[in-house]
Amino acid sequence: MGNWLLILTICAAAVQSCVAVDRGNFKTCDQNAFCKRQRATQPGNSPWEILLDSLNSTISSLQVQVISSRSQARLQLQLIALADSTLHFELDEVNPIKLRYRAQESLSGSPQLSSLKITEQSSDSISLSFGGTGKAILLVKPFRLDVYDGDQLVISVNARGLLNFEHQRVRKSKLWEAMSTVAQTVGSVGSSLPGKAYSWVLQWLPWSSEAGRNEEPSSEPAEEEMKAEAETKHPDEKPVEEEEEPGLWEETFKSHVDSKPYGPTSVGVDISFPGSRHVYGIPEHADTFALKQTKNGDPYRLYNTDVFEYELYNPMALYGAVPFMMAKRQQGTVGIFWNNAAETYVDIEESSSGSVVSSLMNLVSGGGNEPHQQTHWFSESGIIDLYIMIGPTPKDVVRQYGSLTGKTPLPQRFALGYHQCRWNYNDQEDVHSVNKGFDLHDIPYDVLWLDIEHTDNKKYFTWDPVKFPDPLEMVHNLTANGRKLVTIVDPHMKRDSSYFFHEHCEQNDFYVKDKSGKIYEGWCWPGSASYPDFFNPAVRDYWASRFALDKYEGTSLDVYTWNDMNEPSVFNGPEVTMPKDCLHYGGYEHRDVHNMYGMMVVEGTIRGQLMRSDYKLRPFVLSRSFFAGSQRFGAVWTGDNIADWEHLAIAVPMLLSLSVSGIPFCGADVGGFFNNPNTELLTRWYQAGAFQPFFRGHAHLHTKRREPWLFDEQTNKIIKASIKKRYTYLPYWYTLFYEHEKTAVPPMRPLWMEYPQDGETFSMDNQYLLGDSILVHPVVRSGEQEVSVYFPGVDTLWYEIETFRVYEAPGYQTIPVAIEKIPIFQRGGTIVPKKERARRASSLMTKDPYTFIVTLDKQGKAQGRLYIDDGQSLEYQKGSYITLELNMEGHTLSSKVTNQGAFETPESIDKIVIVGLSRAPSSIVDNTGRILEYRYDATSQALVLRKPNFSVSNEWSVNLKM
Ligand code: NBV
Repeated sequence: MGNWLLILTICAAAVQSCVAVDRGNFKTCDQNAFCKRQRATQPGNSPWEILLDSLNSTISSLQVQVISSRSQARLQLQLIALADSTLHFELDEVNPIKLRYRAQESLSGSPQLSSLKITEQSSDSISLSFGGTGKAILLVKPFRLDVYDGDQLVISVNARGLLNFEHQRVRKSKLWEAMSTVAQTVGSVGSSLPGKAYSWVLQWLPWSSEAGRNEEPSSEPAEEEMKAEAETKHPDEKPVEEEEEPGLWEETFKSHVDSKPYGPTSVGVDISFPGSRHVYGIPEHADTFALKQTKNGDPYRLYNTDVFEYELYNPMALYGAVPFMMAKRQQGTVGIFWNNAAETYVDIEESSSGSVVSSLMNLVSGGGNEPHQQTHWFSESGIIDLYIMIGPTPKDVVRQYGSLTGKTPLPQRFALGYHQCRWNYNDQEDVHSVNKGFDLHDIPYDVLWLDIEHTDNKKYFTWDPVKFPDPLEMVHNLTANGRKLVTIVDPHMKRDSSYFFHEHCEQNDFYVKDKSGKIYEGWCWPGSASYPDFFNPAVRDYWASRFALDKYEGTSLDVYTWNDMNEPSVFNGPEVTMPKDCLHYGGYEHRDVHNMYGMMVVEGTIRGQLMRSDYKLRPFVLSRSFFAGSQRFGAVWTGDNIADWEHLAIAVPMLLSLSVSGIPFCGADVGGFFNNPNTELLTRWYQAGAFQPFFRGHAHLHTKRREPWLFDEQTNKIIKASIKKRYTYLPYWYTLFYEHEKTAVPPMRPLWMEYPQDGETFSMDNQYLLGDSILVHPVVRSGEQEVSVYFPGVDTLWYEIETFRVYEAPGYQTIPVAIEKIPIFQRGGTIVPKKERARRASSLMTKDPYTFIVTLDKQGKAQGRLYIDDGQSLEYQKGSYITLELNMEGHTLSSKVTNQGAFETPESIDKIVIVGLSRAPSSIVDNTGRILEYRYDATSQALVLRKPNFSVSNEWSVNLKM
């Protein structure tokens, strides 16, 4: 079982004393042959050049070959203009020995094409235009692509000359074997050699792989041709092949041998961002939001792994991988998406003045010798499949990326409430009493979660018959109060012949295979386990079918799913995951698809939930592993964090990275998974979590119980107040998630997404925005009495949400933060919808009236929006919802219904608070002439309008007579 289980056992026995990741379980770049090779590529010496006479173009694309003057290897370059200022850059081998894997599952459909025009062509370059303001120049020798937004050079590919595409080759030993076989066979049997075998042998020969590069890999050369070719090249003529260095054809890590049957296949290139001093994205790393220089350490690694007790502030890989990066300059933003599911690294280095790209930038834009970010991307296999998005605003980039890989569909309302989890709620009785505890202590929560111990011996889709004899009754107890249940369903399947799932997979050949073609067996929670091959559509169909209510016994439509360990986690595998030479559907190696495995599991689960409700209810799945595109399938969390202050603090940069990289529905375990938080930490964690997108308390099996009422009165009270606060803001969260589905803009935003030119915000890690209206600065340090909050915006006011005390922006202000205080502010000029009465669960609040908080800007104006639907069905996708636009101007507040589909609701507005009024009005009249009652408080400058009782479905206005 290897060290992993040993560590687990030790930690399980003494969870408090086990605090650091075992770095030895995970490779460093130096221990990873392709990382070392790619990193060793020397800049400024690129052998690649464009073969102009191979140029072809269509109205939206251009194809041309690129050749290495060193090896004569050829690559096929394809540039495709896509809608919304996006350029697709694709480099693959011409006539590869084996087709390389193309990650298509990350995309949400076929991207929409746009026009690509060749505007100028010479022997040195090809100039192109795409999108509205996009321009690109392909330089012939050495090959380079420069991308401009208008006249500004914003991205340069291969400017440093690090393009390194390891073309497939034959291992020397095999090569000589093959050559002598051919020579002998041609000599003796000649044309009796079957065509297929002949072409197979020939394609492994270096002269053939060069000479035949224009042909399709499957095409069989005419027998005569082949014979002639084999005869003219005698095995004694040694083909030029590089020396066999270690790690090319086999690699060992600890006791694990990676057989690498296809040899070196890595791909890499440098991508520079002239003008940009900050880059963000490439989750998942426990690191700062603005990414750091990697020159003196390891590059950022993207390789989905189950890292036990992960360390903070380093570039080690974690559970998920999104190879998307945003680069920010003062005046603009660009994004790149490196669509490759194999193990990937990203080096980041700030250019020094005088570097290739700096001089290039000066030359083309006459700009100063500003340092900027240069990155170097490399993956172990696959192709270079790069999407370039030229923004120019951060919101443009997230929209451009969202239209490629998709957006998170609006979740059911309950999913935005509070989730109560623990490894494990022991049995039905336990579930029952926790559920009652929440009621007794008047604490809202929406979902109770069951971890792995609820199953019958870790056989997913089953129940422990002793501890959970009547799951349906348990579910009904929860749903009686409008709550839901989530059960965990992991993808490691117990190898037990009495387990239906395993039997079905065995019989239908559904499991991932090892390198020899036998079913792969790994070690995980159930003991010996095998892993369904989720790349096979039939496997995903089968998995999905198991969520049907008559198949997954003990569940109802109120039971949702948690997919954990889907990196996949394999306790005795290399780096706690599946060996790279395992084989998947379509003949691809695990190496090619690794980072996507987890996402494919969730795709099956989501479909299962959709199918079981006949596509009526929105699904909900939480996944630990993810890839670009996972956002289409639901929520993710940051895995096994630790109950300490540093882990509370790192949640902000980690969630911001996910949010800007297309994954908005994300959260961190509240309270910390490992170890026991003290009451101050737990309190601060609830206060922070209440204002982060996915809000779930969770704890390790060996921690003390943490239901809020188990603590002293003050702690219990503050935790309760924080959760209630979350519930009061649910209408705002819900509106933000709806808007995300439309615009791709994440609910949780870095300040620079709203204030893209405010340099002060570019490397901010301790505060963020929710939508454009709420500013959050969580308290993440022990004993903190005050925090320094940065208020962004020119001539902007920010109101503290409890006292309505006003702060002027831009600038820092010191804010007192006694233990019950969450430093949250609403921007002047906004209207935030709330429901002020938090009930036991969100579903019990659906008919409750709204409160609008109107915070005025300096001109006395404010705007806001509200989205309402049934909270659970997919009817909203057919237009069954209401949207309101709220506007305050010239002392009149009005509501305009901008959509009213076939959705009816009794909801009304029973309170309006207008803040920032310097004096009380003499009266308030609505659009029907009704005089409304109000109260004005001169200290807080807030006016409260009670019981206007407007229906959300009607247009209305109120006028303040001043
Ligand atoms: O299923 C048990 C845990 C789960 O509680 C946690 O949230 C996951 O991240 N799971 C990992 C496996 C074991 C962790 C030590």
